[in-house]
Amino acid sequence: MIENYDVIKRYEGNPILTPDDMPVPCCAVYNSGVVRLEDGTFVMMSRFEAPNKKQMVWTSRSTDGIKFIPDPEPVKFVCKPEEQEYYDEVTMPNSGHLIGSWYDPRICPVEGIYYISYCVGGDFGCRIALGKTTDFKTVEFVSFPMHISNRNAVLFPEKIGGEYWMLHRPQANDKNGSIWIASSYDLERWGNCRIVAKPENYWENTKIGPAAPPIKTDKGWLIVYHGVFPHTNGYNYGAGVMMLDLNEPWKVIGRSKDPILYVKEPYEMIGQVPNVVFPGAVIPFEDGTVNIYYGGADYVQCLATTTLDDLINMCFNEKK
Ligand code: BMA
Repeated sequence: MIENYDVIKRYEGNPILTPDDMPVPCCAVYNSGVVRLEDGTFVMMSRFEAPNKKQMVWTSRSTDGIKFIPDPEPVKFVCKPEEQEYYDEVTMPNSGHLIGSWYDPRICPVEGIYYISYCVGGDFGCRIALGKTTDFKTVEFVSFPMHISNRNAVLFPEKIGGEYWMLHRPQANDKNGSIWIASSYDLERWGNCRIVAKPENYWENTKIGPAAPPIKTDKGWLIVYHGVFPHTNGYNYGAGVMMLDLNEPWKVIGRSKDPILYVKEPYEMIGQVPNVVFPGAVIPFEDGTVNIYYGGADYVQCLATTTLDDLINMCFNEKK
């Protein structure tokens, strides 16, 4: 077991995106998904909260992965006319308080297409939706993969055994939330659900959920996940790493005992929800370094760096 082994270095200019950077009034911008495009530039899709509390998704773009410039307008979520009623049923509740509530987007490239998995709020509770995009300005609805009361979905970047795979976190019981997996032949009809991992370590003993699309390594699928610990004044979030089997991705073959990221800095403690670090993207580079993008205190967007080797070693609880 590793004691006091920090593998993460926070970017010294954190936070990298704040409400003041946005082109319109904003009270929080956080929990972003990020992707590195083929031309080497970066796209970030953030959870944006307007002063009236409406949740939207806002895209920002960057050449270095650190300084992001927001688009002038929020992302539009669209569907085919024949899907509208089905979509509205879940996204536009009668009570109105959560109208248009799309949040916590994850960018999941699969076979050259940018899929976006996101949460949809509504009167029935939170539901996962899947969309796709080419310009990160408009997200076209693909499916609602899971039943209501489900969140934190991420797609694997390639098919395994001829099927698409998705990690997710059912909310059947808000306590002891666990990471599950599902598969699909067409990205529309999902099933074959099975549990991958339950809260196991002390720091994550209330619930865990997948953070970002899995990274393929020669040891297996590396996943970063968030974990929650109950404090007297509310939840305290951290992030850990796990290794899943390459061919049977529901099998955990390695798991860090300690968190790789834990609440420490003021921008992680002070915000709309205190004591939250919530990763949403893991971007590996050719030189072995890795960017981890995470939301701080449900308020701002942050960045930390590490290396793929360190993350792999953490999965097997080994020092370098
Ligand atoms: C989770 C999600 C996240 C949020 C976190 C901390 O359940 O709602 O969007 O960052 O709680 O509030």
